[in-house]
Amino acid sequence: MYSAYILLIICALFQYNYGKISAATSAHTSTTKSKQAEKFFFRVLDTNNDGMVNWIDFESVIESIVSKDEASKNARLKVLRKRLEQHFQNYFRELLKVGDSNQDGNIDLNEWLNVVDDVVNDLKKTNEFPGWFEDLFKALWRANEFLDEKAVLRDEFANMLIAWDIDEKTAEKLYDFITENGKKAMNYHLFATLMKKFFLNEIPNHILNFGLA
Ligand SMILES: [Ca+2]
Ligand SMILES: [Ca+2]
Repeated sequence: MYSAYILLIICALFQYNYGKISAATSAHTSTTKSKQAEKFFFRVLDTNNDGMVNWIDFESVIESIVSKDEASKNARLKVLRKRLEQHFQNYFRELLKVGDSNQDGNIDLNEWLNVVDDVVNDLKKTNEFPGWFEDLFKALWRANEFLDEKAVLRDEFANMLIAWDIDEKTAEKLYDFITENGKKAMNYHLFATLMKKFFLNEIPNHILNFGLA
């Protein structure tokens, strides 16, 4: 569930970015794509559908991963829930800092699209994600129990991506692409490189679209 949630955030960002690129060639495509970005905002981020993203939305995500009830009965789940809360609190605090332009404590759709714009622009200029944003990818990587984190195997990598609803063949092709058929070790650094390439790729039907476009 946690992974799927993050993937959807990634998709929302990707589709928004992709929409902007298409805007130069087709106004119709652009409209379709920004509508998709909007859909993701309402379906994924704004979980209670009140038109704003705020802590209530994140709380319900946490509750759906580890409920208060489960956490009260199991020490391991209690720690896991606490960690998730801290992680999302940090993420939300940073999101407000960079995105809440009218300072009402909520992120509305326009504020969200501006945040996305800045993340992609930063990436284009510096080839780095903003630190707070990259924390999502770090959390995602660390959520796996790899045999060796510095040399993740092809099937381990594929399993991680399958959990994000990406099909096995695409996941394996991505692994071969980014490791140059196994010449490079699959570690966090290479994974972050892959995510950057995913955001910056402008070629339709390319493996770097993760089978999403
Ligand atoms: Ca909401
Ligand atoms: Ca606001």
